[in-house]
Amino acid sequence: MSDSDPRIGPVSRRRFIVGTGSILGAAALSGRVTAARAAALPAAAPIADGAHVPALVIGTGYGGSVAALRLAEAGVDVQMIEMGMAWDTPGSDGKIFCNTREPDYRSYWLRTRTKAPLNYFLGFPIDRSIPRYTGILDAEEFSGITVYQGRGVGGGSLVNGGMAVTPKRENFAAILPSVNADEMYDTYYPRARAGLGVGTIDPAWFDSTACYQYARVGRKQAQRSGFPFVFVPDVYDWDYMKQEAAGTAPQSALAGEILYGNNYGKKSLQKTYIAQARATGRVTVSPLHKVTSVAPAAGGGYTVVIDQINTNGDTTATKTVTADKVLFAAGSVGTSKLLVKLKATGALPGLNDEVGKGWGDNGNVMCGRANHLWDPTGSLQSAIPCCGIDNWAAGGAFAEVAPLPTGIETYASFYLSITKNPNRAQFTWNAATGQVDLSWQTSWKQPSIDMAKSIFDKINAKEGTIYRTDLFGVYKIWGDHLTYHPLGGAVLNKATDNYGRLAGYPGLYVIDGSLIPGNTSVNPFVTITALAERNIEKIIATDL
Ligand code: FAE
Repeated sequence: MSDSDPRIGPVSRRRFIVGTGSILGAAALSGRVTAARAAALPAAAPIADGAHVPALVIGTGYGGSVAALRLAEAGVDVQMIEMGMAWDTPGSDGKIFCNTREPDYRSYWLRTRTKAPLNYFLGFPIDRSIPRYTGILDAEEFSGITVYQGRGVGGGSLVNGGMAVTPKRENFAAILPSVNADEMYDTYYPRARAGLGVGTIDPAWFDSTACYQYARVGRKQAQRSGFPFVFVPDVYDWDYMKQEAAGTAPQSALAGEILYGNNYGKKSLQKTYIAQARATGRVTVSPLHKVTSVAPAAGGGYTVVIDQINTNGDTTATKTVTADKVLFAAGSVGTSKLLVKLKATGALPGLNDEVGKGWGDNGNVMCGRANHLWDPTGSLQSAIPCCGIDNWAAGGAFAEVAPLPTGIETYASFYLSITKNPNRAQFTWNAATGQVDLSWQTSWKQPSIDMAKSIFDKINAKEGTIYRTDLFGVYKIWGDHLTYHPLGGAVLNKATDNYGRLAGYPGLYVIDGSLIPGNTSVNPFVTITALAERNIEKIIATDL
């Protein structure tokens, strides 16, 4: 962290009490300090007030990184503006990122208390106080849903599980109806997978390693109930994970690192697209800079207003720059909020009425199941998921067999299901609060719960097991309050043309998850990346 901050949260070991009253154990908390990995990126030179740039990219997630790399390769100088931190400098513990088991000031975006997605254990709340800081995971709260997003150079790639899934071809027409599937499956999905460094677990190692016992339990139970079990590719370095398991490399996935960043094995965008983009010498990144306005400039191009912030979230400078082209890559929520505000407040009044519409949660819903005592899931669990249960065609659900990397035996199986939830919400400008609202309602998750039950009711019946009721509250089965996969809000071929050009404003583009109308049937980032590859190729060929 360039602005180093000594405020590290209090260290305390949490004790989890089982319902019977006996002590099950404490989370294994590693006090070990290891050498930080070499900083992935050189220090960024922030954009100067008054600058003029050929291309300005808002956000450094998947869409933004693809755009920056391909524009730079085409000879265009690019400024990437990122509201989060650079995440290139170790903290006082020698690590860039903190552990899920011991969240500290680095964990959450401008919160004084953690907001863990799975926020109870054995019926006890596990959130804790933390110092306010521009941490890596944003739990952004709307009235009916909490949307988790990565903040920093690399966007969601910093915090996600790295599951790199290409949707089944037969589902593609429902995902992006206006896009040619042949082009996507022949050209852009392969290009995206290559750029992201996607790989698959060695099945023989999967069968033998202790850290995927939980997934083998998931496989056995899925297959006994007749569900197709599938391995899921990931951007984690699988050879590195083998070294972690063998004790020959510092642990990362095997030390429970995921939600608050991964110090070693995950190939986040910092190591792939962004590293390549920077190597062109044409791409500059400005971390801790937040775009607040984009409007047509008098002499052509666009005027972009940017707040520079400190690690407390306070604005320390406001910069006004101009750009010939502006690419919105602030993520589904970030791009949608900006566009809705700019249309309503008169900066971009000509945006069409589709802006803000078509937002979905990829049907995310979580649940846990309680296994029998003779079916343990293992105290060592790799934080990187590698498999799923596919009941999409029959029941509308694809369930990721997810880890519970607490460091203790929990006898629980945990799942994040992606479901065919048909509900779509809209972002609107609230003039009274000066904020953008989202119309999603908590009750809209019911179809997702019903679809997930198509898998887990059957497994429970077959295994003679029950749902866990202690993971999301006191006697609450379903994690139905959140999404990891926001999609839509500036839908392709509706708010934009079929390549992301914003209607009415030449030189303004959308190139992130907001283009996708609410659902990808699997985890979304490969589709976001592939669509960005398709769109930027067309934009470079025709608009530059
Ligand atoms: P994103 O990656 O969110 O990047 C947007 C960037 O823009 C962020 O860095 C923001 O900080 C920045 N930004 C926003 N507003 C502004 C502004 N006004 N000015 C400057 N910067 C701004 O967008 N997907 C998978 O496919 N597989 C997984 O295993 C997976 N696991 C996940 C686990 C978690 C906990 C979470 C939160 C997400 C997960 N996802 C997963 C979802 C995936 O990370 C997400 O779909 C993509 O990151 C979205 O990519 P975008 O390029 O749309």
